[in-house]
Amino acid sequence: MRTKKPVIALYPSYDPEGKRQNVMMRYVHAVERAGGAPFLLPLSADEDVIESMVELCDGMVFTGGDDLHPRHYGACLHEGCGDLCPERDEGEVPFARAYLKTKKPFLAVCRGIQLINVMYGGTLYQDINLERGRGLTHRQPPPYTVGSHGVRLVKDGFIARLLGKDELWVNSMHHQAVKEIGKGLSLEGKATDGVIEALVATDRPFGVSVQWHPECLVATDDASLRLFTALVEEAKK
Ligand SMILES: [Mn+2]
Repeated sequence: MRTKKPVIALYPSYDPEGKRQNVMMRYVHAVERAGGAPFLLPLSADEDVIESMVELCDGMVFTGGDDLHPRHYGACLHEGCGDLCPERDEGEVPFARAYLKTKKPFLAVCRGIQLINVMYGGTLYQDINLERGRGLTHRQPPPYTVGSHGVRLVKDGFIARLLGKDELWVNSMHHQAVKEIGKGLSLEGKATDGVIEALVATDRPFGVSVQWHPECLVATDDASLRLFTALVEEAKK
């Protein structure tokens, strides 16, 4: 007998040259592996479309991608800011606002943790090395299926309890990071140089944000897969 799988929506990136939206297949595969039905959202800024999409989702993965425009956290564009994607911001910011009004679960990855932090009123470093000083290398060369730095999880925090460990070895492909943590988010983990790498939203049963890319590690790392299976389990409820 076939069992109905919870719908786990993936927010797409946008390629302005080809005028195409796209999602890395590794997100699709991670959701499948975790027992969810991956579902690609349209990059739409239409409020009614957004509301309909929010209703359709049982759970959500806010995916990686270009830098969020600093105006969304009340900052001016600095020289260190990377590639922007106004088309994506235009759809994803109102989508996230609408989604977060529900208590539905989410997993946010890389740009995702930055977006979530901003949606809860936090701010970002537009470039870690320029604004915070050089620490660990947070932009590792490929392959991304291996880790490159440690993360210390907050002892007895939500993620530490979920994964049953206090330390993780993670990959790292970012040059921005959370600066001031938004209200309603709890600090869950930092890289060994102090860069914030994990947050949890305290207003819902499952709202996990990580700066690394667990979708690249699910085949070999139980902790990475666990983040996705926990999202899917919560989305079933
Ligand atoms: Mn990192």
